[in-house]
Amino acid sequence: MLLPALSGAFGDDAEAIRVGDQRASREELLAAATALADRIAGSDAVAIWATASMETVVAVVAGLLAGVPVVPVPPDSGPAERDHVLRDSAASLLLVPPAVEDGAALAEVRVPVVAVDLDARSSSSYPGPAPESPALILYTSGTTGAPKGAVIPRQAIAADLDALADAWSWTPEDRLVHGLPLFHVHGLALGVLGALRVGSRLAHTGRPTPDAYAAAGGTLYFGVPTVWSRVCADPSAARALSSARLLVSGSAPLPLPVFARLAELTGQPAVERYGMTETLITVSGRADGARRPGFVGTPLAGVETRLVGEDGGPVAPDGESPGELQVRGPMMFRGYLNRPEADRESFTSDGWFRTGDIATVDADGWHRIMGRASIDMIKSGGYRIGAGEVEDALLAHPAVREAAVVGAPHPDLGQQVVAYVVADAASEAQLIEFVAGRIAAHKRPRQIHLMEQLPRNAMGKVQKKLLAGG
Ligand code: MLC
Ligand code: AMP
Repeated sequence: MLLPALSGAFGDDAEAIRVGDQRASREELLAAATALADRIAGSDAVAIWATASMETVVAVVAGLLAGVPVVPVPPDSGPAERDHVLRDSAASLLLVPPAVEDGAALAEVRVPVVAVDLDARSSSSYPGPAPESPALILYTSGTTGAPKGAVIPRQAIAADLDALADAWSWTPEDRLVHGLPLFHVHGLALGVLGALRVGSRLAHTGRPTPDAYAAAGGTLYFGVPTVWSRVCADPSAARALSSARLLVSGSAPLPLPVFARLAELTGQPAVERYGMTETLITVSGRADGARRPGFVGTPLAGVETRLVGEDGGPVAPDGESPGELQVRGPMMFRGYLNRPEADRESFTSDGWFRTGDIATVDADGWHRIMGRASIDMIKSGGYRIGAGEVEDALLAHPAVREAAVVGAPHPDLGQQVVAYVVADAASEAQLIEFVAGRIAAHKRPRQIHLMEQLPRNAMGKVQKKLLAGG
């Protein structure tokens, strides 16, 4: 069973699940999700307009109950990204909170839209779907092109959550707090399904603001580094977290000064963990183990890792020599939807997943992530953003002739999306707005530099390393 906490065996309380101001007991969540499962059972896949809401939680649980793969759509997606996800996933329905049912964002959607009803109730029962069957299809950016759907099987989620519960001593006694988006691994797979598998309470703060984290009174907190950096900038909010049992950071590198300041203000150093959409979380520090700033921990139970050099040969785990990190384990995805070629490129012939991250590993197995192998993969505020997708969005503007996008170092976001553009008569603000209106607004460039021409080498290839951030 993927979500044993919904079986009733964990007892119940009226506030087991909170999302913003919405509350539900596990029994209410199960009954509402079962009613929706009755409606979607038999579908090949359903999409969810994944706002930070109880409706999203109910819709995801409904898909899991009915054995229907769930495709979360970022609610700030513009039409181009939204239509791509709906078309590529072949979702037969788009589930939405009633508040957005008639909104402008959904005006052009071509699949039937169904509002999630939190008051519906059903007690139907469903046979447990096969462990290897797909649970989630999570769209994620590559270096080029539109996002690809990573197919995540039920057993991968179960294996990952069990390994994390072990590493973090996560139990039903915990109250998990976070305010992360519900369309990615961090906020959804760990932050919602984790609580429903472990049986801990969950308080989602709506947005991950320092004040909301301080007020939530959790024992276990999740955040991306940008969230922790903002918490540190608000010392009284940070001090309120000193009663928590464990603060966990992931999705992007936690800067050393943020690690140190957070430890100083809260009295406890954060545990870091590392993962990807495709692999879920594979490496982590332990609640009962050492905390080493700059390191993301050791492999979780069942995970194997290795480093590979540019020549394809093994790299020694000597704590100094960098290599591409490759992983395998029970939490791997099943492949990209409709993308056999991308699958072939992502896995080695002997079955290891190529993460595209450069790492070192020391003699004790502690991993340090040095950065991405490709300059075209950007992490901004914990969001993974492919330079190619943003360049394509810019090039769709009639005035834009050339575009090059890079991730420039940024004190709050880690990296910020910066575009270098050759364009006829278009302002920076117009182009930012144009991109934010086509693809997810969080992928928009925060800065655009208008240029006479882009720096190119003798082959005509844009030299991104000469642009900021390279
Ligand atoms: C801004 N907005 C616009 C806009 N400009 N909307 C339309 N048009 C425009 N021009 C909207 C945004 O949609 C958003 O809406 C709001 O304004 C603010 O957006 P933002 O600028 O992106 O917010 P910011 O403050 O910069 O966000 C910081 C942040 C966020 C940390 C809160 O980046 C975040 O939530 N990051 C978490 C990412 C994450 O979970 N990654 C995990 C990936 S899984 P609205 O509606 O939101 O207010 C993974 C695996 C692993 O990596 O290891 O975990
Ligand atoms: P995503 O697919 O959005 O989950 O992004 C995965 C990428 O996030 C990884 O390939 C890493 O580059 C990065 N990442 C995740 N966690 C960490 C971490 N703790 N430290 C550094 N990078 C991280």
